[in-house]
Amino acid sequence: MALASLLSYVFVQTLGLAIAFIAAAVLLYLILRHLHSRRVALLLVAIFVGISLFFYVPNGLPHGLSGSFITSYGPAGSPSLPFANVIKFFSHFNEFERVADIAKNPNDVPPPIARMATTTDHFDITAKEVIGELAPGVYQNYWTFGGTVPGPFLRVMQGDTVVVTFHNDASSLHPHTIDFHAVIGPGGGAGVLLAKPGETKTLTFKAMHAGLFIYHCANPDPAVHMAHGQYGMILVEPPGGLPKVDKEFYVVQGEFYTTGALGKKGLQIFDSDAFLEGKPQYIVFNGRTGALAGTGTMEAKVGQTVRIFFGNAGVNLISSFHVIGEIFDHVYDEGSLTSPPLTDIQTTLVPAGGATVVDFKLLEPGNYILVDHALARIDRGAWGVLHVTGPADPSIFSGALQPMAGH
Ligand SMILES: [Cu+2]
Repeated sequence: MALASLLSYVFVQTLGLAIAFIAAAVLLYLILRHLHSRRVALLLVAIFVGISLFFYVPNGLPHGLSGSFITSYGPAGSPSLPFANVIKFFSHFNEFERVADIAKNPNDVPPPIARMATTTDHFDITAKEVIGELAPGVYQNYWTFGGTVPGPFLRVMQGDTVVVTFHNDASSLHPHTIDFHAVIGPGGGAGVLLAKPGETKTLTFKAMHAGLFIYHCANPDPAVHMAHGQYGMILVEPPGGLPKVDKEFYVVQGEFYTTGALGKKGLQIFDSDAFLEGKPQYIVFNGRTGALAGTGTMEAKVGQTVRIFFGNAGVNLISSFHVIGEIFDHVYDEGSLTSPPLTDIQTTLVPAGGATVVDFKLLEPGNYILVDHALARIDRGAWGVLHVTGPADPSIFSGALQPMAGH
């Protein structure tokens, strides 16, 4: 992550070009002044400026820069980042940790709970603002729990007492906190855990309901913090747990709002206009494009049963979760583990701030693609691949597989 490539978008694309453009105008004036009267020179410079702005503004200036002047009506004021924090961000630019891979490994799921008696679970979570790669060459200032998106998968049993020690790293520019959807109490704990940079806070709660729950930052504008990657999930297992499966995966969908168009390289600026309109540039599984695409990331074998803990952090869109070439044997609709699961489901709706649990037995080898079946979103990054190896069964599926072709 070279400094020059990180800053290319912000400075070259916006401020750098603006400065070069003003310098060119001044230089042009000085040259023209030798050849013409002051009036004619100024007129020619004005024409140059007009033509240049006509081409530069639509192509060069991030439209979201206007977001600094947005009026809005949320309890926390404007979704724009305070200008002082933008200045602080660049003055502390080198102190932010560069994360080589922001994506949470989808295999990073704690084992099922074997006990039947309740206990006290302790979790340490640190909020950290880092710089990571959202797409190849596209960098994002992520606000995280523990340096990955999503944050850690927490697993407890219904009736357990949960003690969360929450630390906001001293390098943070913003206060952070956690609202656990598994908590009953004001703010889901957000008012208790609210920590300024460098502070540590503790919340104790009892996991009253079984289910799969989202947790997310909630201060001062929850949605802005979530649109920077600050979310994760907590599974509250009913006593006795879930039916046994061979593999469990952890996947969370999230949106990123950048002023640069899709694929524009360099460090991106948060686009509060697009955020309010609900038009993300990137829609991804586990924090970045391609996070679940690599060989070895999601692997399983024919004959195994897999379970996916799937959450939708939003902040604006509803997800239509589907696995291409599979049918979910069971869907624990809306993450409810105490209702009987739905059976034989193709696509399941996951609301913003909601979750689902699906499982299916693998019958055929091949690549199975996880998508949000609002399928244009795969072009924004919302897909992953489950690689399945093992013997084929021609009685279930046969025919010659061809490589994917373009248009
Ligand atoms: Cu936060």
